[in-house]
Formats: sequence, C-alpha cells, structure tokens
Amino acid sequence: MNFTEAVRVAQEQYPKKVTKPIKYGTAGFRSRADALDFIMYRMGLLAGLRARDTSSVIGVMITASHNPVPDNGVKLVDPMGEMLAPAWEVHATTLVNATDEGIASALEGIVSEAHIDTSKKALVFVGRDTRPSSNRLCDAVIAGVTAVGGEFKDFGIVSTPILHYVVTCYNDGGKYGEATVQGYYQKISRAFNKLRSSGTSNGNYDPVILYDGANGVGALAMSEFLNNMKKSLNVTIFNKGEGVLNHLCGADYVKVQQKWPEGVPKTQNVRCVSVDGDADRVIYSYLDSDGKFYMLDGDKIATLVAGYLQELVKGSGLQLKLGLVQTAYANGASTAYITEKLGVPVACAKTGVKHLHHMALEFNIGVYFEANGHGTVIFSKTAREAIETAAQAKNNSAEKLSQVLDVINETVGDAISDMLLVETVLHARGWSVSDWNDAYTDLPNRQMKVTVADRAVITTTDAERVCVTPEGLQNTINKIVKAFLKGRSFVRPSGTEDIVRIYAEASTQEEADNLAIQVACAVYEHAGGIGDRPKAPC
Ligand code: 16G
Ligand code: MG
Repeated sequence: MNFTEAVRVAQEQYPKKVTKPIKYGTAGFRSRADALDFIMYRMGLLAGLRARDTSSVIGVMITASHNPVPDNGVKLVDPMGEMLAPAWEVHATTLVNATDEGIASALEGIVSEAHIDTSKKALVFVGRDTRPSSNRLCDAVIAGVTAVGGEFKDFGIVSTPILHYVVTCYNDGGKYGEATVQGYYQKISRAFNKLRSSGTSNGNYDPVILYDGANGVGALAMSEFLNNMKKSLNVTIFNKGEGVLNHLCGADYVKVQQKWPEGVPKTQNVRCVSVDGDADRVIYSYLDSDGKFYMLDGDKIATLVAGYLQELVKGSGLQLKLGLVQTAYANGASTAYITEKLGVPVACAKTGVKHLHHMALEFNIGVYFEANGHGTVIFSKTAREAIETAAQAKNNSAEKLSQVLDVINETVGDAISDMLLVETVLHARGWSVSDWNDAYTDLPNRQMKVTVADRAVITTTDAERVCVTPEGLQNTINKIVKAFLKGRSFVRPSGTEDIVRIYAEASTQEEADNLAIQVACAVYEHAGGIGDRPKAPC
C-alpha cells in the first residue's frame, strides 16, 4: 500500500500546525481541542493499521474525560478492551511527531516493523463524548481511517466504557455480550434487576440515589439505564447537560475539591453518585444530619467490593485467589483495612489503568481501583468457569458470584456498572452510606502540584513510591516524612499535565498539609521549580 492519499488528505485538510514534540501518554493524546485535528486524523490512520495488525476491530474514543470543555483527547482501544499496547504507543508518538510529508515514511516504518499485511480489511469503531469539538474531531479520525482504506462504524456519543465494551464483544464473537449500545445496557441492567428480584430495601439500605451526571455523557447513559432498569433503584439525575461539562460537578471535582457537587440538592443522608465527563470514574459522597460532607472514593469502593467478593469466594469453598490492586495514591488506612481486617492481598501498581489492569490479571479475581474512582473487577477464565459450574450445582455463594459477575463491565472501569456493583454490596450487607463509610477512617491527605522546568528530571521506581532522580530528593523526602506521625509522601511527574504531583498523608489534616508543602518545596528546590515557591496547598 502506498500512503500518498494519506499525505494528500493531511496536507489539504489536516495540516500539522505545531512543532513541539508530543507524546502518547497515560490517557492518549490530550490538549486544547483546537490543536487536535491533525492528531485525530493521524490516530485514524494508526487505528487502521492496528486493526490490520491484530486482525480485529480497534476502538477510537474521543474524549478529555474530566478536563474542562475547551480540551479534548483521543485514546485507542485494543481488541479485548485493553489500552493500546506499549509498542503502539511508540508508533502513535512517532506518527504524530512526523511532518505532513513524513506521514508516508512513518506509516511505512510501522508497517515494516509490525509486519502488517496491508491487504487485510480494517474496521475501526469510533465513539465520542458530548464536547462541542468532539463531532468535528470524530470526522478527522474517520478521514484517517478512510485514507488508509479502512472501514469504520461511528457509535456517536457514548461513554468510554461503552466503546470498550462493544470493541470487546465484537472481537470475541459476542461471547461477552452483544456488540451494540443497547446490548450493553440490556446485559448490565438485566443482571442488576435479577439481583434485586428479592426486593429493593434491606436493613439500613435504601435504594435512593442523587446522580451527578457532570453535564456529560454519563447523564445520557444513566437515563438509558433507567429505561432498562424498571424500579430497582430510585435515581434522580442532576447535571444532565444544563450546565457546563465537569464544571463544579462530576467525579473529579468532588474527589479533588472534596466538595458536594453544585446542581445537586443538599439532601442529607442520601448517597450522591458523581461520574466524570466520559463516565469511566465514579465517586460517592453524602451529607450527614449536620450537613457535614463525606466522600467515598475509589479506595472505599475497592475495599467494599473486595471484602464482599472475598466473602462469597470463601462461602463457595472455591479455591480462587482474590486480590486487590491499588496505586501509591491509595489511602494508607484502606490498605491496612483490606490486608489486616479482611485478609485480602494487596498489590501496588503505577498510576494508569493499564498498569493496574495488568497486575490484576495475576489473580483469579482481580479487583483494581485508583483512588480517583477508576476501576473494575476482572475474572480469569478459570475463575469464571469454576463459578459457573458451582452455580449450576446450586452452590449459593457461587450463584451470587455469578450474578454479580454479570453486573461488572470487565473491559474497563465503568462508572455506572461500578455504581450498580456498590449498590449490590450495600444492599446485600443492609448498609447505609454511613455504615459503609464507618468501615475505616481515611488518613487525612493532601495533593499538590509543582511546576518545574522539565518534569522528566523526576524518575521513580517501586510503583512510583520512590524517587530515583534528581539525586538527593528521595533522601530529603525521607527526612521530612520522618517528623510526621503516620506520615507518607511521594512525588511523580504527571502523565497528563506539565507538572509534578505531590501526595502526602499524616495523622491530622494540618500535618498532611504541612507535609505536602514541605515536600513540594523539596521538589521545587531539587527539580528546578519555576514560578513562586509552593506555599499553601494548591
Ligand atoms: C489518566 C489515567 C488515569 C490516571 C490519570 C493520572 C487511564 C485510562 N487514565 O487519566 O488512570 O489516574 O491519568 O493522571 O489510564 P496524572 O498522570 O496526570 O496524575
Ligand atoms: Mg474519565
């Protein structure tokens, strides 16, 4: 195949306007939407090649998740719903950094390195979020797919997990489910309705939810679910799109600002479920009878879910190894609770879903969650088969496990599927949201950002818990941390912003803030900080 058509379309319709090097990061490419047209086009080209390389459908999702509206981004989805393979992240970076004329030789390089048979058919599934720029950028992706002779199916506005789901289902011939948007809603809601067939209330559990759709696709997805879910849950949707996407609402706002989302009535003692702009993250929160705000993040969800699944596995008598994968951001109290109280082994992965997912594959049942609310549960083939066989033999715990399995979207973290999983566990336990929250108390913590001249000077090891360079920084951090009761802190370069992130936890909020500031200052000094020296937590 020659790539003259690919170059022609690039030059005429999607010329490259920036020269600064760009890298395919943890969340693909992400920036201001008006700088993304040529990148989208090139990701369409790449998806066409990747589809031939894997003889499978490849997904392209256009979204900037929890970022503000003027941003957008693109991520490729590999055949079984995984994030793009690392070798192809490199190809993506090469292709995007080529000049317009250089596209042909970049594509030829990829074809020869990956031994791609370009005469094969290529099919690409494309989805997008609700941003105003997403439609235009979707056209650019499609132009790329077409320019390398590929075919596409445009799923329109869908959540990220829906796109992962349809890609997986199509590639496994429908074993996981039907490869349609309706198929997704039906599979998960049918499973949830079944779990609720015995009634909607239990003990302190009340099936009432205030749902914060972040003014994005999560609101649309939830209303579709409600159409399919009969009366199993009493959900009221807020932030449906009347306000600005992710602005003062949504999972990221609630998690980072530790505040109740605007646009949701302040009803006390009722669970509020906030999702992010592409509905792959979920955060719970509530106000107690005094109006005090509590947040239940990915750690709380992970421990709730892992504890429950562990109980069912034990009850079933099946010899299945269950484990939880967290990142360095997991609150120390959650790790202690799950290992010491519940006896579930915990592994720590680098930030980014692909790292957690990869580590979770080492267990028969791998629960993985980032504190920011992104996560899911994956079952190995062995676990799935053992559970189904035992369920058919009327093993009660295995029957429950089998039903729970169908509510979970294993292909990727899925805000709504995760919410239904949480609701299932709370219902089974007869817990109110405060019962859930009382399981353990988070250590006070603080996150900060520091701007440095080049964040690449910071390198880390041990799942980002130890800083290797610049030399001396880790020693300084160790010395600082020592002075704090229950102190823990780490620093890492962000994969999505041009900054260094600082995490600190300690026995009181004041101490956690103080620790964060001191570590931020150490980063500023050792790693070439620019602008003002860090002062207050930001
Ligand atoms: C991306 C990752 C998310 C991670 C975040 C960290 C995926 C699908 N998403 O959004 O898992 O928590 O980056 O951002 O992998 P940071 O590197 O800027 O801290
Ligand atoms: Mg997201």
